[in-house]
Amino acid sequence: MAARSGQQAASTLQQRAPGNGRQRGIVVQALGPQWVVATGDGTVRCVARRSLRRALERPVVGDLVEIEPIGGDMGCIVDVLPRKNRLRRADVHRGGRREQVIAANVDQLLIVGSTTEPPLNPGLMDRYLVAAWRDGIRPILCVSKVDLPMSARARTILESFGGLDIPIVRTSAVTGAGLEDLRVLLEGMTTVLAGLSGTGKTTLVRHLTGDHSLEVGEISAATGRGRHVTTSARLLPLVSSAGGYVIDLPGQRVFGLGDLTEEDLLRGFPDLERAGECRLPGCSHGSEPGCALVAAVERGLVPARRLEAFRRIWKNLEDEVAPGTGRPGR
Ligand SMILES: Nc1nc2c(ncn2[C@@H]2O[C@H](COP(=O)(O)OP(=O)(O)O)[C@@H](O)[C@H]2O)c(=O)[nH]1
Ligand SMILES: [Mg+2]
Ligand SMILES: [Zn+2]
Repeated sequence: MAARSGQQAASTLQQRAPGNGRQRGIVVQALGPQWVVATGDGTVRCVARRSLRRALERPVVGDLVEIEPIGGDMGCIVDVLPRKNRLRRADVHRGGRREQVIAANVDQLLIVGSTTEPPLNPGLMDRYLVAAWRDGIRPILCVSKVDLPMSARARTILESFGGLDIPIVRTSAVTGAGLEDLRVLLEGMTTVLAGLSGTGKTTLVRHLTGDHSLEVGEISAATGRGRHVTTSARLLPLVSSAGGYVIDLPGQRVFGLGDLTEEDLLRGFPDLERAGECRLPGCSHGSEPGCALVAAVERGLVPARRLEAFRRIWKNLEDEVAPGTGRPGR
């Protein structure tokens, strides 16, 4: 599989010969201190030049890089080409905030939530939407495991995303439903799959890439949760004449957004953003008079869950930015 992914990945690179023994490639896997880079000749395991090891500059999957051979079949990443965009997360870590780039040069974020096993986590989906729009990535919702019965709760949650003007695709790896629709949405694009462990992301990736060496997890009967089987992000070529890639991520229970302005956050809630201006500056969208967001909910234009989610994320950002001390400098 490594060689195939290498050839296909490299065939879409503009093969400029950088000279001086350098080769251009795409990062297909990040393994902590090492990276797997696909070039025209296959895949090379690489280390990175010291200047490329800082948190936000470290190579990530999807990065176009230049590598130099360092012997023993190993390479060294000596340059990361300018990124078109990147998907970021920021999580509280030992009392501080750690910002991480997850993937680079991403067109789409496929937000996967299963009908059941594990149950839908709408809060996580809201956050992925915010991150996608913030980072210039087109979000798509994927409701997976539609062969399983859907609870009334799940149905209501899914309806709450109805006013967003984004594609929503319903898939089952068991019956094959929706897989062709999904393939069409992903063709020619680089798409990151995100969602809880166990929602069926790797199973979808296996269908889309034909790569059956990828490990799929069992759902724990005791907890109803998925196991974390996918341990590092992987970039794989789609089986498609139009090309394109998917990036399979390890499952995530939390997804920190870091420091956002209220405008940034509202962009992740276009249904609320459309509601217009509140009467009072600094409106907390609670009980103030003339709140446009509350009015939109009262008129049935926006589901109440979305406003609650917006308020909850805004409140939690305080803790993410500076745990326990409130939000500084705003
Ligand atoms: N019923 C059903 N089970 C699925 C479907 N897709 C995946 N699964 C199962 O869900 C479990 C987790 O799948 P996996 O792809 O590893 O999820 P990931 O953690 O999101 O990568 C496995 O037992 C899969 O066989 C589906 O469409 N329907
Ligand atoms: Mg997986
Ligand atoms: Zn308001």
